[in-house]
Amino acid sequence: NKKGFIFDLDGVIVDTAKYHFLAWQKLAKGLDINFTEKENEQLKGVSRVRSLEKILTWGNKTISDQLFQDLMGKKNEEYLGYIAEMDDSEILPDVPRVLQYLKTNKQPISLGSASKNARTILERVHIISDFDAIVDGNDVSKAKPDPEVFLIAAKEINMKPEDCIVFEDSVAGVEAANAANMISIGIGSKDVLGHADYVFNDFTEMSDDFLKSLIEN
Ligand code: G16
Ligand code: MG
Repeated sequence: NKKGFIFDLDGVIVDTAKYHFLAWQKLAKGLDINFTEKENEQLKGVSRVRSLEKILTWGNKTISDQLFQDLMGKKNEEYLGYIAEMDDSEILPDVPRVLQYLKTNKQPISLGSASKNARTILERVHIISDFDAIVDGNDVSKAKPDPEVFLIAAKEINMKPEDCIVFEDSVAGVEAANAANMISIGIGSKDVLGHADYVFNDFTEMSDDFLKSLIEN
């Protein structure tokens, strides 16, 4: 039996949301916008362009296209500075166990991330070789909640959408997985991810038996 297992990156494999937050916060401060952690929650899984648009809307600011582009570049530079310091210790608990279980059972594994920095991050934490396919922000034209990223991720590992399982931490990402007709597994709080087929606080709560049942059903 074979299923396609598709992993989101930020918030599922590593916690880079804290670095996105620091970088966006610095940018917002420069624009005299007060940007909170609660607002940052709404940027999870959302593309870089869309994130900046939202921050500007919240801060009631309009800026020129030129400045918009400059700020996007600056934000990414700041973010890359944090990424450069990452190592294996930042892989979230039990992610290696789950990947190992799936590999041992010969299940195809794909990445489906909105980030344009996905490959850099996977290399930094040394798990890039665990993925049979990597689909990220460079490969899509429509951002989550559009299902495009997961549909391409499935195609790359030759799996039909209905035979795929998606691990996601964001509201938009779970919506995307559902729209793709895949099984959605929320990683995080039930309050936020109630629209997922299953929700676990983190991978330590997901047993090998549960993974086995996903493969066999
Ligand atoms: C991630 C984050 C988002 C971020 C987006 C784009 O998505 O959750 O907060 O805005 O990528 O990232 P970048 O600026 O690196 O291209 P995911 O889908 O991995 O959770
Ligand atoms: Mg995410």
